[in-house]
Amino acid sequence: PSEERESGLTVQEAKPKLRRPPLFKVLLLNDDYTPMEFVVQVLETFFAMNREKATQIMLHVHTRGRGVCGVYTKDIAETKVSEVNDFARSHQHPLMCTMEEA
Ligand code: TYC
Repeated sequence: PSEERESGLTVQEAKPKLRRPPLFKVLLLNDDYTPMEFVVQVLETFFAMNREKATQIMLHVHTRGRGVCGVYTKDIAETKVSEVNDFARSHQHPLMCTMEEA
């Protein structure tokens, strides 16, 4: 934007550059050992899904090998990955959560 002055001069102000932050997909990977019920619980607990949505995503990961749980800014995505992997490990399950730029 520019501001017209009484002098006839204008002051060029910087255009506010509103850049969107890069987004990251948080992914769940399939494995042969983590119980389906545990994966559903993870999706409900850490990704705020209802049972129906959590079951749908879990079955997608089970059949396709991987699936998106949500899309977040970098800090939030990193926190989700850590929380899920820590939770899985604390229950002795090999479930893997990772992230990649969207
Ligand atoms: N494949 C697992 C089983 O048959 C279930 C599973 C689904 C594991 C999704 C991990 O991210 C996963 N018990």
